[in-house]
Amino acid sequence: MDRPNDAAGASDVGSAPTAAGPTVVVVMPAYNAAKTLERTYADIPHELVDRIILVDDVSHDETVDVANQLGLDVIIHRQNLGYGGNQKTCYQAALARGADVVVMLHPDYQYDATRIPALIAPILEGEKHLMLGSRFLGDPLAGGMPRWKFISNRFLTGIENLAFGLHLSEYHTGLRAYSRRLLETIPYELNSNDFVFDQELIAQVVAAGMGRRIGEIAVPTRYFDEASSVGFKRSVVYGLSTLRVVARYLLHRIGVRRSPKLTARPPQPPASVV
Ligand SMILES: Nc1nc2c(ncn2[C@@H]2O[C@H](COP(=O)(O)OP(=O)(O)O)[C@@H](O)[C@H]2O)c(=O)[nH]1
Ligand SMILES: [Mg+2]
Repeated sequence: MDRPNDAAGASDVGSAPTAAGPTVVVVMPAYNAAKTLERTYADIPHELVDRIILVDDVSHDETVDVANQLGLDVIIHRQNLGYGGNQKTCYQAALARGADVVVMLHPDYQYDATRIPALIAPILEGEKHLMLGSRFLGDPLAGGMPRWKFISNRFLTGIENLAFGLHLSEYHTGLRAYSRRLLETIPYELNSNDFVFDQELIAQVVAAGMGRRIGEIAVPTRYFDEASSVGFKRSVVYGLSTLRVVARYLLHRIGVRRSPKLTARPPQPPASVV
């Protein structure tokens, strides 16, 4: 079922924020992040964050040891599932632990985690359900983004804006925040286990009638060896997969081929108090 516009109410960020305020959970999908995890952790605004979950996707380094030393809530995959598969575990765990707002932060110290308060503010205020930390509201080339990544990002973003009817500065950022309501509405578990998961998720949000509840703020990024493992070949696959997501969205939208992935979940009944 397609939801009509703005299915979600204006004031709710989650199902039942506690008297102490909404629960903010940071999730980190990790793969070989031992060298960068501590720096990433240090920049998180701990006074605002209730819990930090790290999901390890069978790293070959000491990611799990470092995460345990930092006292994170660590979940370990037995099998490598990939970036999207890792995020599925992240969101299931965050919702199970009572999150009202979930921040997805790469543990590779690429995105400036000190921006988290500004990122989640519109969700806490009930204005937005998805917030993106955009590199393109600043100067990504100055941050070291390779020029070919810059150009392909611009190209894909232009196509996605046209298809989704939005005016976002980019769709491919790794710093995002979600309301509980959003994660309970879209069937993200049906998405790819690969990098295109992030694009499928945005298509789902738009298909659920929540496109106007997507916002963005500028977030500076850093490019260095450990912060970027995705090379040219994997990026080409990612670009083509993104175009397929757009095509699937358009076919769904005009009713030629309905997609279960793009069909919002029916509203959840409130949790029983008994
Ligand atoms: N689970 C999983 N995560 C991965 C894999 N490759 C990269 N990642 C994670 O995905 C995120 C983005 O990858 P990254 O190489 O930084 O991409 P880039 O910054 O866009 O070049 C990082 O947090 C990595 O830890 C993988 O094979 N499996
Ligand atoms: Mg990175």
